[in-house]
Amino acid sequence: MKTTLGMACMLALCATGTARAATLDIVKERGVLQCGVSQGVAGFSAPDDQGNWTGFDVDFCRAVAAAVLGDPQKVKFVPLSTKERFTALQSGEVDLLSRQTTWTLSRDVDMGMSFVGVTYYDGQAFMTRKDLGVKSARELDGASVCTETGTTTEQNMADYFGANGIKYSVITFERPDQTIQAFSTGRCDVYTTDASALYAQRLALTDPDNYVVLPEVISKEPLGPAVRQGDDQWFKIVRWTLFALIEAEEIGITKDSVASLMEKGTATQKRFLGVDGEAGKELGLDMKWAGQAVAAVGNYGEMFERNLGTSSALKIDRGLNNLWNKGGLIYSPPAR
Ligand SMILES: N[C@@H](CCC(=O)N[C@@H](CS)C(=O)NCC(=O)O)C(=O)O
Repeated sequence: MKTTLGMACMLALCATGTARAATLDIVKERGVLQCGVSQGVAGFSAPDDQGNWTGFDVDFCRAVAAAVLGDPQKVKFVPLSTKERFTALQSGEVDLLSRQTTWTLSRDVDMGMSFVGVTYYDGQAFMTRKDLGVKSARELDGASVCTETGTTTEQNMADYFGANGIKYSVITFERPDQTIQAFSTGRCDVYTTDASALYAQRLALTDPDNYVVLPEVISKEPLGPAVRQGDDQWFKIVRWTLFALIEAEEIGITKDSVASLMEKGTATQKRFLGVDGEAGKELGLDMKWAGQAVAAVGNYGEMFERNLGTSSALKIDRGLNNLWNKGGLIYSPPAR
């Protein structure tokens, strides 16, 4: 019995082949979080001319750095293609993947990685030129379709078009700039990927108003951060950083109110901010970790609005990404 249990534990520890040092220790010793992001998608993760990264996925990396290292600037952003992203996590090149990645069964169980939760509930959609006069994805028979390789997109499209008896040809690319370039020069009639990415990519077109995103959403794409499998402490730190951002929105803590609420907040707010109580002590972080994350990037709603929301260039409605008590699916277990 003892032997069997020992073996099971060893296997769990060695899920990726070799035992590793704890990620928290590696990150603290390095003093920098290495975070895998996309190579440039507006609203999610894109560098400006000076190499400063901004976006929703970027902010999540910063929140984790703030929780763990007390400083949201202590992040090295590692741009990863759709193909590279999983090996970069498995090999230890990044500590965290925060990169428009859909949580699926096969990725969660076969690839040495674990999804910590959902940051954005998305779905796959289609964009076409308005002058094609297409009103529905069901009218796409004979279309040529551009998309990115190594994504959930190709399989979804094959399933959807197959089920609807639609013939199509596909051209795949490794970089989003290649895909949008091919699409804008007419190499394909349609661009398909996550709806949020289509709204982002449409901004890269010189004449965005000449394009339309069709109404059909053909898949579930719950996008979320992932960590290497087999390090429970790191998994919980990243997962609870996400929950903390969500809980902060629910209990009314914002980027600018963290400091004052530490003194004047309600009992719930003070507990969350680590002023009273010891919730989360065993995570191995400073007791103020949750407040540090929110002070860095704001709560979930602020993060969404700034990067993706109606006041941003993308103008995406909260929709499913609203809090559970406002008609959406965003929900944190109680942070106490
Ligand atoms: N959510 C899908 C698609 C993810 C994806 O990578 N989509 C493209 C859409 S533009 C992208 O983000 N590319 C960015 C890049 O390759 O840097 C998946 O996880 O497979």
